[in-house]
Amino acid sequence: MTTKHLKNSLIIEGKLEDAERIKDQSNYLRGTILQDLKNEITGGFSGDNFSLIRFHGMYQQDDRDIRAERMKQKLEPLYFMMLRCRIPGGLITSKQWLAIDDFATTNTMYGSIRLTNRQTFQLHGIFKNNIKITHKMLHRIGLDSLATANDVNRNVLCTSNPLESTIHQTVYNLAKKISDHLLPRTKAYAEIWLDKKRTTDTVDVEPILGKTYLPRKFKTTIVIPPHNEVDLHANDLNFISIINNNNLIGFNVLIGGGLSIDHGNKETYPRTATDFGFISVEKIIDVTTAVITIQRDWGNRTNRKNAKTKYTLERVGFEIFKREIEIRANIKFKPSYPYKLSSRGDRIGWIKGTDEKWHLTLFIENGRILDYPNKKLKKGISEIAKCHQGHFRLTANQNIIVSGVLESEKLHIESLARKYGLMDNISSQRKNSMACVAFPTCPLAMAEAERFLPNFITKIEKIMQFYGIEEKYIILRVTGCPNGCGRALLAEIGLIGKAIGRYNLYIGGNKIGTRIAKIYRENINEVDIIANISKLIEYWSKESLDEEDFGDFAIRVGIVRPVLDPAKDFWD
Ligand code: SRM
Ligand code: SF4
Repeated sequence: MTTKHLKNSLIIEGKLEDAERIKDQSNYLRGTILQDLKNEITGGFSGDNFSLIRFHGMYQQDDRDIRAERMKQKLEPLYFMMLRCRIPGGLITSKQWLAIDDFATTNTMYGSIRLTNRQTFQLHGIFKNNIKITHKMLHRIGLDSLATANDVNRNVLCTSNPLESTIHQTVYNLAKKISDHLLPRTKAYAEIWLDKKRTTDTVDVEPILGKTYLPRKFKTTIVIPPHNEVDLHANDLNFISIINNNNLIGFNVLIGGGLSIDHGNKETYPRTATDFGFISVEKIIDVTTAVITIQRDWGNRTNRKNAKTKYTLERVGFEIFKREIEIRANIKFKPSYPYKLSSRGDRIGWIKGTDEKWHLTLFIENGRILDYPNKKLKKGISEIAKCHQGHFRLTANQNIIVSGVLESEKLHIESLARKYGLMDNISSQRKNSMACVAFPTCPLAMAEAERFLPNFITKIEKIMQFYGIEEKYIILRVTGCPNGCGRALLAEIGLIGKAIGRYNLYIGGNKIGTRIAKIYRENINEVDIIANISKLIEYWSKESLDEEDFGDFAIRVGIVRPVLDPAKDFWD
């Protein structure tokens, strides 16, 4: 049962976005992808298929570094696909890793494996004639890329916490269960990419997502406090594990986080997720279904810029949203349990879990796994995978954990990691910095991010050293456009791309990722950014209270005002 009397006023009337027509007419995500695949005249997909392939986990891209040159030569842009795999909780076996590693080397233009900040990886540069073999390779090793993009529930995140092994296993199983539960049921993926025959019995129904799927992307996490490396406040639906006497007793449910904005468009804003209350463990699927179907039914399908859960929640209000979850899930929220978040970074290096096994977190700058001339990172990880019996865990900080290492294997794995430059000395500042992909593959990039960050951090490291605080760090993030993939609005210092070489500078987020940063300087170049940050670091180094983090300091001394209610005060 739903709140029928309210329902009509909760649905936004008006002209639907074209994306809604595309989904509606797609025959459950099939479109004419199969026919398009055979069209050798173009390296890309045409019409609706350009958008539909995203539901299958692929984005059409081209290399922006060579776009102008190809145009000059009157050539079509060099189209290829970026494929994003689905790996709930980031858990992947050595065997799977080796297959992906080999495939990236032999069948992609860039040869890299790019770890993303949602615990999975992307392969960039897959040409049209290699798409099918990519999906078949994934299928062979028990993976797929279904529903890693577009208007569906994305890769489900879960704290990579090998320390609390038993709790982690339970939580991971739930993350996997949510992921499976929310997957599209259409057989389109299997028919198009895996050559599964459509029979007369094939009936497509989408009991949860519906024929036109969700109004916009939807993101889910399960968090084990005190770690918040999944950055829960960037997500639509979050379950905070409440642990009592080493038992998982249930979850606090937090809804409506999200970071994307449009430069200057005050109708858009970032938002931290709101606490709705506590539920027991066995209600997690019912609550998930309730929240996602509310968003399916009430989300704005007339304006994609206003379509995410954060806007639905702001529009209908907390009480109505909460009552509807209670009705649909047949639950009553209990008051939330107290919990504490204390960190967002990964613990780089070795750590022993409660199961007596060892876990080695390797820092991968920007998540880009490639063989560089001076560091053969890709080779190093594949050599580890060849002898490692346990799993790998991909983290939401774009790093990788060699997980479940026996005492007897430890020395050998460490020697491989050292040999291939995977355990070099890295400053705390570098470990706690992140960038999105941006150029050359992201079509939406306004400024560099991944290629900008490494040298930029070197400059910040020098400033920290100059003021004698090199052992400290600031959560620093760069994102190439206001879509916010690099989660810069949850950083203590965040840069958001405005144009080539120019960024807006945001400051004032906190270490644990519960406060949105505020604009400090607009549209400045790297020289001005460094000058501004240098002054702020000097101020912080001289005037901060004991152990006071940079973001908290910036708020306390009034460098920026805190963002308390982003819907109202983010743009003030
Ligand atoms: Fe993102 C679109 C990369 C995490 C908000 N994102 C894109 C695309 C696919 C560009 C496009 O639409 O054509 C980028 C591909 C670049 C490339 O060449 O690889 C892209 N996003 C990424 C990744 C790889 C960044 C990274 O360096 O790790 C992350 C992949 C995650 C994954 O595995 O699923 C990634 N994107 C995020 C996050 C952070 C998060 O989820 O924790 C956000 C902000 C949180 C949020 O959703 O509010 C994010 N990406 C967006 C948006 C804005 C969505 C919105 O609400 O308006 C777009 C644009 C869109 O969807 O229209 C976008
Ligand atoms: Fe591309 Fe913008 Fe996302 Fe960076 S933030 S990956 S530039 S869409």
